[in-house]
Amino acid sequence: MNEITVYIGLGSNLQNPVGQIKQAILALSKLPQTTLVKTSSLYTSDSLLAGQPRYTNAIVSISSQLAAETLLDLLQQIEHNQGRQRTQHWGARTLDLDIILYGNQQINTPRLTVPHSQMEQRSFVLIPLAEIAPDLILPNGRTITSLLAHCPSLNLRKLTESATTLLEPN
Ligand code: ROI
Repeated sequence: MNEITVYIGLGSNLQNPVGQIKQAILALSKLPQTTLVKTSSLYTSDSLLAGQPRYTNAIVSISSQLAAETLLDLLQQIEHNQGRQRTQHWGARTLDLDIILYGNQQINTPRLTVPHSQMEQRSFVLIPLAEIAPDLILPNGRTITSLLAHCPSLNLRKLTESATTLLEPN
């Protein structure tokens, strides 16, 4: 079967965000037909929306045989299991899981836009992505470093070392 490298963005700004991200990475490591490859450090940053709590974000890469929309279903299940309530668009949330890149594919369906439509403007996506895939080139030919030059910083700070250690019991 075809293995595709997929980058997933994780974000939380409610109910112990670090714990939410840690629990989500554990859930991602258990996805069927999938191996967790790399996990970035955790980062905190201001919300793009004024008045919201700061977010904790990370990026993981997986190698998966799952079709993009099947993967999306499973990500939404994980969000749901961790108490995500879809009330308002861009509302504060316990957990947000986004497919950032699915191999080199461009996907445009009613449910899914890949590469993620706003990744190029988001330091909280690009910086952790650069940490685990510094040489990545997007399907449109751009590099992460070229995009970062134009991103608002959102006071992004690294919270921890690589989140892989988060998978180990302590
Ligand atoms: N801001 C940050 N810093 N991180 C996020 O994950 C995030 N997610 C959102 C909005 C409200 C756009 N702002 C964010 O959905």
